[in-house]
Amino acid sequence: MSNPFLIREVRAIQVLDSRGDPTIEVSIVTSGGGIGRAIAPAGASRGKYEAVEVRDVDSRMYKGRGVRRAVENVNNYIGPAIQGLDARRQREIDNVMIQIDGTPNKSRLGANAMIATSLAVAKAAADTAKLPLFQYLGGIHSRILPIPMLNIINGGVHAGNELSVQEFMIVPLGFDTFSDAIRAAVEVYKELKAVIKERYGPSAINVGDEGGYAPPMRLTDEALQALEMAVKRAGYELGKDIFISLDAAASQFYDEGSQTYDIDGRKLRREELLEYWLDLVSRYPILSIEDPFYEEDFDMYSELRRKTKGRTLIVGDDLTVTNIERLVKAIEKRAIDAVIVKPNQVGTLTETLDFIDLAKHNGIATIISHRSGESEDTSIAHLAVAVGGPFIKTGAPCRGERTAKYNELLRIEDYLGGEAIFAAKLLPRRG
Ligand code: 2PG
Ligand code: MG
Repeated sequence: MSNPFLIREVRAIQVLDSRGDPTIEVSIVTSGGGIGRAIAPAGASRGKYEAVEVRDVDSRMYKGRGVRRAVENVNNYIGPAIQGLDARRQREIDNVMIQIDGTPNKSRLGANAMIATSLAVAKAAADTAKLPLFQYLGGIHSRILPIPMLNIINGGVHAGNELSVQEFMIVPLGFDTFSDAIRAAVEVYKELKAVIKERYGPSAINVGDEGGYAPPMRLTDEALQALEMAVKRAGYELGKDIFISLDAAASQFYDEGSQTYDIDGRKLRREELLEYWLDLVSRYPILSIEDPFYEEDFDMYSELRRKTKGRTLIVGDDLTVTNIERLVKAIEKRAIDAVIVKPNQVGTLTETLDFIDLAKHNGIATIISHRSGESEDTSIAHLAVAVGGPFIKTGAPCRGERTAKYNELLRIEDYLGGEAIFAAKLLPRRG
C-alpha cells in the first residue's frame, strides 16, 4: 500500500491577522488526503534576537506590510523541496527549510513563511493519522490542560494609554478544572469592565490588541488596584483563587542612552527598578514578572530572582526568544524560573520542541504563548496540551483570535472527558 503521509501539495496565500496586517497561511495536503493549515502570528514588542519575518517593505501595497515575498518563498522554494517527503518526518522537513534559508535568523525565507509551513506539516500529518494535533504531538498520555494567563489590562505598545507595563494578567490557579478557571477569569473580566467604567468613564472600556481593557491609566498601581477590586467583586480571593502576572516587556521602556527605565512617569536606574519590583511583589500576590529588565541584562534578572526566592517567578521572553543559545545563557546565569515559548520567534516546530525539552530538563516552567498579532489558528492550544503545560498565555477572554485558543482548549477538555487534568492541580499550593 502506498504511504498516505507523503506531502502532495503545498500552497501559501496572504491572509489577515487580528490587527488587519497581512500574514501568511500555508495549506498542505498529503497523498492520503490529510489537510493541514496554519497561519503565522506577528509580535509588536519583538525581541532583538528573534528570528525575523519577511515583509514586502518596498511595496506601496499594505504600506509595505504585505507578505507576498514570504508567500512566494513557500510556493517557489519550500514547497518544491518538501513535496514527496513524509509529513511525519518533522525534523527532517524543518531542517530542509533551515538549510534553504541558510541564515542565523531566518531572514531569507522568513520565520513567518517557515513557521506556517512547519505547523501545517504537523497538522497534515495529524489529520492523515486521524489524531487531534495535541495527541499526534504529545502521544497517548497527553491529558494536562494548561493554566491560562489572561491579559485583561493592556499597556505598553499594545495599547494607546500611558501604562509602561505591557500586560496585566490574571491567573486562575485555585480551580479544579480548566473550564472552571476560564469561567472565573471571565467573571473577573466582566467585573473589571464595571470597575473601569465607574472610575474612568464609558469611553475607557475599549480593548487593546490582546482583548484586555486599555483604560487611560498611567501608573502600574492603578491597574493593580483595579484588578484587585475586580477579583473581589467577582467573589474570589486574590492570592488564593486568582493571582496576578505581569509582562513588563521592559526593553520597550528602556533608554540605552541614559540607561534608565521610563516607568510611572519616573526614570529609574536598574537598581531602582529592582527595588520597584520588590516593592510591588511585597504588596500584591504577583505570581510572575516577565521581562522585568531589558533583553541584555541577564544579571539583573538573576538578582531579582535571588531576591524573590521563587515566590514570584521571573520569566524570560525578549530575553530568551525561544532560542536555545539564549536559554543556555539564562540557565547558566540562573536568570529565570519560567520561559515564554513562541514558535514564530524561532521559526520551526522542531526547534520549538527542542527549546521546551531544554527548559523542562532544567526545571524551567514553560508558558506557551500567542503573539499580539494573531489569527484563528489554534496550534498553540494543542502544543500546550502536548507538552503538558504548565501555562498558556493567550490574551483576554475576548476577541475571536484569543477565544479561539481558549475554546479549542475547552474542546480538548471535553474530548478527554474524565482523563483531563488541570495543570494547577499538579503544582504545589500557593497562598
Ligand atoms: C509578549 C507578546 C505576547 P508581542 O511580549 O509576550 O503577549 O507580545 O507579540 O507583541 O511580542
Ligand atoms: Mg512578553
